[in-house]
Amino acid sequence: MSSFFSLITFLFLFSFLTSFRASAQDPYFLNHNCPNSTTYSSNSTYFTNLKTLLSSLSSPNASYSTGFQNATVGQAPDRVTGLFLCRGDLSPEVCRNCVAFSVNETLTRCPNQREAVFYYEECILRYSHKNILSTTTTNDGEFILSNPNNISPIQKQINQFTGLVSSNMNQAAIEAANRSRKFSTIKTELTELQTLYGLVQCTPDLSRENCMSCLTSSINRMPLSRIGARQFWPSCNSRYELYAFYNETAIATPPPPPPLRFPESTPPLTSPSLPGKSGNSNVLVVAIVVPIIVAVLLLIAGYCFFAKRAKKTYGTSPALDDDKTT
Ligand SMILES: *[C@@H]1O[C@H](CO)[C@@H](O)[C@H](O)[C@H]1NC(C)=O
Ligand SMILES: *[C@@H]1O[C@H](CO)[C@@H](O)[C@H](O)[C@H]1NC(C)=O
Ligand SMILES: *[C@@H]1O[C@H](CO)[C@@H](O)[C@H](O)[C@H]1NC(C)=O
Ligand SMILES: *[C@@H]1O[C@H](CO)[C@@H](O)[C@H](O)[C@H]1NC(C)=O
Ligand SMILES: *[C@@H]1O[C@H](CO)[C@@H](O)[C@H](O)[C@H]1NC(C)=O
Ligand SMILES: *[C@@H]1O[C@H](CO)[C@@H](O)[C@H](O)[C@H]1NC(C)=O
Ligand SMILES: CC(=O)N[C@H]1CO[C@H](CO)[C@@H](O)[C@@H]1O
Repeated sequence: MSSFFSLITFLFLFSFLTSFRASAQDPYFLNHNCPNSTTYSSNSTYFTNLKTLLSSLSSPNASYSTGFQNATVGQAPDRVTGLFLCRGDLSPEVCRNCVAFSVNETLTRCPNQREAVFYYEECILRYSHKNILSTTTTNDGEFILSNPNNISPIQKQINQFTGLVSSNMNQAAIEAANRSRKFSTIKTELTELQTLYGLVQCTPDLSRENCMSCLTSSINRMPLSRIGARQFWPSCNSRYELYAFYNETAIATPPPPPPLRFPESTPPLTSPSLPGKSGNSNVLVVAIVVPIIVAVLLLIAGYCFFAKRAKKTYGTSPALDDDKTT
């Protein structure tokens, strides 16, 4: 009996820890850009369309497993087009969490702006009154972040560090442009102690040629004299570091397995008003815990039943013996 209760205690602790861990990590905000030259009023059709668009992009059945989705709501001049792009190495759960989080922050970060782009470590969210699909945007919304440390004397010993970074990144760009997901990483050992990690990504609505030229410009605009840097445009982004900043395990398995916990076409199990993955891990926990509890209860019931029967048999046997003797 005591082991039964410790099992139950363990299972409840496990379920608490799982749901805590699932909701603990917030996406990391990097930057946003929303020119205030074009605005809408809060009772306009544009605002209604924008809200529909945002809820569609963050709906539980959005394509988090491919990491990209576009949507268009309404008719010109009130038409809103938007998209999200998740970093290619991230799981559907992390992607969904980031999109839900960024959608939630849009109207406080950019109230009344008709077009905006939000850069997070894990995803990019974008919307506009213009048709932003299948066109490259590299004239605004640029964001550059560089590791504050200059190349150290050790890296200076590496022959033409910047040249190596540039050629590796351009190699990754060729691969990314040629893939349907428009994403690629590269890992090169510069010395025994220094490994270069690079990542490039375009929004997959771009053609091979547009993606290639966007990434080439992006790499050219990165400060290559640092030990790490990244450059973002709404259409493409690139980054290099001397440490593994992306999930190498996820890259090692190129075609991601079909998402089991994120049905693409069936209605969600969890309430759509609770984005994030805690709902799904709770469903999983329930799916594990409930059968175990039922099995344990059945065992106890079975034990009680047979114990009772055994006792009954033992209690009646002397009477039978008595009958025999008399
Ligand atoms: C746009 O923003 C700038 C600086 O944030 C401000 O000076 C300007 O007045 C704003 N324009 C409008 C139309 O709100
Ligand atoms: C929107 O609200 C403003 C006042 O806040 C009002 O003047 C305008 O008529 C409203 N527009 C619509 C379409 O309801
Ligand atoms: C999600 O499902 C709802 C209906 O269940 C549908 O109206 C909506 O278009 C779907 N969204 C996506 C992005 O597939
Ligand atoms: C959305 O924002 C509200 C208030 O800022 C917050 O309570 C809620 O948890 C947020 N939801 C998500 C999914 O981040
Ligand atoms: C691009 O992919 C095609 C197949 O999809 C392949 O034939 C071609 O060699 C690739 N080109 C490069 C430059 O990798
Ligand atoms: C990296 O990816 C693998 C495979 O998708 C996954 O099992 C693992 O949890 C990921 N690691 C991190 C730190 O996200
Ligand atoms: C340009 C582009 O990728 N358009 C896609 C937007 O999303 C719809 C589905 O929601 C696709 O059919 C389009 O191809």
